[in-house]
Amino acid sequence: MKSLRVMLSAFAASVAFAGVASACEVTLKSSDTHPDGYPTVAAVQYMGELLKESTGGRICVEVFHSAQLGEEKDTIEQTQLGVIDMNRVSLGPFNNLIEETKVFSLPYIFRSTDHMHNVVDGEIGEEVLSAFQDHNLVGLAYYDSGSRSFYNKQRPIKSIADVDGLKFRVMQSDIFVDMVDAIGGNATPMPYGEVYSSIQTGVIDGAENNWPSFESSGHFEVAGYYTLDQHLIVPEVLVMSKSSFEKLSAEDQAAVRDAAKKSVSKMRELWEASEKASEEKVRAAGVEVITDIDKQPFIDSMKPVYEKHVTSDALKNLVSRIQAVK
Ligand code: GTR
Repeated sequence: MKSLRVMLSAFAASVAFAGVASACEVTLKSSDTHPDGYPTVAAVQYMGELLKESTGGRICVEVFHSAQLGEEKDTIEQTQLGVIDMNRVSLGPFNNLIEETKVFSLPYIFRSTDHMHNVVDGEIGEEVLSAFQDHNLVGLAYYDSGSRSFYNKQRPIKSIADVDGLKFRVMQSDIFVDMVDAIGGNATPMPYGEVYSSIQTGVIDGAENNWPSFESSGHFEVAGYYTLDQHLIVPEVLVMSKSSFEKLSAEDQAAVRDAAKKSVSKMRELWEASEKASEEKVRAAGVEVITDIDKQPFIDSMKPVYEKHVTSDALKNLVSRIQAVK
């Protein structure tokens, strides 16, 4: 009797599941490097709920978290090819591909998170998003990523002199290699998923990231010094494959754009809470957090990075417009 009940309920569950699954005419496959529960993953899941609602259940989103579909650089290529429909990535790995994205990846370009919001929420943000079009991608929305700071396992960095010779992993973008170079460190671009073991085995001394990534990746377990120099405020971006986008009707394309934009405020709420929780966890684990740092010498050292990367009139113009935003 008991086994019949179990069988019946399993059957009912499978019917219910099939019902839900078949209701979605299109399921957009979305990639994220972060684990389930991370604010970017939750934001795209939320975007999917909004989209499902506004399309009467026809379009669904399935988020493949924890780099199940691969590391960011590879998943970007797959998204351009239409193998992956949507992708939530940092803007950094786009730098070598889409010129315009460089401006948001320049060290200390944003004075604060508010400044970054005012830029990405305005016309400059839209301009940079529209640049994705020429690369088989559709830029949908920006998400928060706090500010990135250096961590390492050798010593506390209290000034630029302490960086000397340290090996840091950076995201795969030339700007970040030059950024580390400019303060006397050695940069190694590598995928996010390789950082933990590379620090552990001494291939590198450390890396740089925001509180939630530093914590959720476990990097704080192997790199015990975190210096809040806050050299980058690089936004995250939610993009869609142009070929997947073009398969949708104009009305559904508008619904996708709308759901993505609407998920931004939710993401910002989740982000703030997650930053606090991660900071508490990292501090409780005994990581030495260096907060009393004079950022001005770091800011001044970045001049060569700007000189090398902001060369065209178009980029110079974008940079001065960003700086003029309040
Ligand atoms: C995180 C970001 C990821 C990834 C990672 C990295 O802050 O959310 O998309 O870019 O940094 O350093 O590779």
